[in-house]
Amino acid sequence: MSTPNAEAAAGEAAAPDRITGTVLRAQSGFYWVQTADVLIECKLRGKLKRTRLDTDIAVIGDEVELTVIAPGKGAIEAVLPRRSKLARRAAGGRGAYKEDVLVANADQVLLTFACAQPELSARMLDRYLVICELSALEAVIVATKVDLVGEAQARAIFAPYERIGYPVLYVSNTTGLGLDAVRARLAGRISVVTGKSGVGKSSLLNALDPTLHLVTGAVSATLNKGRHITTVAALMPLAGGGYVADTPGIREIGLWQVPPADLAWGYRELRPFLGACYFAGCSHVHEPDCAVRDAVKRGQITAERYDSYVRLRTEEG
Ligand SMILES: Nc1nc2c(ncn2[C@@H]2O[C@H](COP(=O)(O)OP(=O)(O)OP(=O)(O)O)[C@@H](O)[C@H]2O)c(=O)[nH]1
Ligand SMILES: [Mg+2]
Ligand SMILES: [Zn+2]
Repeated sequence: MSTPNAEAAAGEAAAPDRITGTVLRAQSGFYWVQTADVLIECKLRGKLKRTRLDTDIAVIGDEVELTVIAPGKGAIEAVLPRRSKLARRAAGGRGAYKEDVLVANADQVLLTFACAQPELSARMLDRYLVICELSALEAVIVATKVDLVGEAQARAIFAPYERIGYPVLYVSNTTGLGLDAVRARLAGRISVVTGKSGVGKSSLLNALDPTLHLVTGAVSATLNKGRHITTVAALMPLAGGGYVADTPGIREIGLWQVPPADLAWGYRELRPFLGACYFAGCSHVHEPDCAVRDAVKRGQITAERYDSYVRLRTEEG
């Protein structure tokens, strides 16, 4: 214990006792931060709010420095630089985009798609992949409900994605198939699990860690549409290590805003051909001497993925 005098001598220049932690949940101005030993409920220091007038000063996944102000309560003093971000691009003024970060520091995104019920929408999977590629986030495809179609059929459905280099994990939440591979993939990392309603995201997380008790729901049998049960995004610690955010689909959270000129880069197998077209600003849709279209003709890019690109580029997606 230092004497009052010694404390005064340390003066204003001395850094306060800051500890670091990870934001697991953010809601209505409160942030739950996991430190090495405890979960601390924090608010933002006023000075942080003044430096950035934004809703995403601190988001789930952020590493922050905080000071404890009462038992279990703290104030976030600083947000550390982000390693990655999954952001929504809202239209800003004068045609500009305003970025709204949803998850910081994610190491990977688990794109969850069912083999059936609902049937795979390749177009939607392609959109998700574009988002990951343009955010420089590692994409892992999780094919759920393998029990409904059998493993051979499941592999046939996702083979085109394995061929262009994406890892695909085949799972069944009902039989337990493939859960170990998912667990290994999640351990020690921050992961975002996303995909449309009813594909089995929450079921998957419950199967991996039964202590999570996430609410799951039946897919509407008639419409095959389902309803989003999961709305609040939070990072959940997994029993096997690592953190995971169970988020609604990308369309539902409005993540889809990609400038047309950036779209081709989001189709990874198009990259070797970009820059080799006759026209510098080639859209790869109709121009002559297009290296991308030549590659499609040679079979180096599949007609399906090229068609998917054209639809998104021409906004028929
Ligand atoms: N046959 C089979 N059914 C599954 C599997 N995984 C989930 N289901 C069922 O699919 C339905 C939807 O599962 P959820 O886990 O609630 O889906 P979700 O992706 O979390 O849906 P939202 O929270 O609405 O986004 C439930 O009725 C589950 O029982 C699976 O591997 N096989
Ligand atoms: Mg859910
Ligand atoms: Zn071209």
